[in-house]
Amino acid sequence: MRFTIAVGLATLLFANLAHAVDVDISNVWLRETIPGAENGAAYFTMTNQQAEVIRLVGATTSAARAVEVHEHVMRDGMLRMRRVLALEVAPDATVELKPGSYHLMMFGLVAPLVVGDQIEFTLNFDNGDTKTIIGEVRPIQ
Ligand SMILES: [Cu+2]
Repeated sequence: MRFTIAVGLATLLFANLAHAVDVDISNVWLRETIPGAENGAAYFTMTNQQAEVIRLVGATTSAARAVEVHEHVMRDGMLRMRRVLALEVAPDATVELKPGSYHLMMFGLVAPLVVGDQIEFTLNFDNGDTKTIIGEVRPIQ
């Protein structure tokens, strides 16, 4: 009985390790929002440290109703946002989520984003792995 449990735990641990995405996330931050704003944005730098491509497919946070990966694109001379279903990072490559480019779009903010607030996100990758990150709200310059 005890042996079975030990083997079960070892298998579980190994399975988790096998699916862990080796990614470095740094400089996580959010832009402060004006009172009454419904949406927000979060940014960070993501470096792929594994031999396979990494695909970020979504995120969740308790600070907003929904989160999507977005990018800004020029269309008909207008800067527009569109959803990115899978943000790919090649092996050894770095992708920067920043204003005017890729970002995490937060829909339905629970409260305004105030300078100094620490906001936690869970990032979801296409292989089922997740990673928790925390960012600080910075002022609109
Ligand atoms: Cu957006």
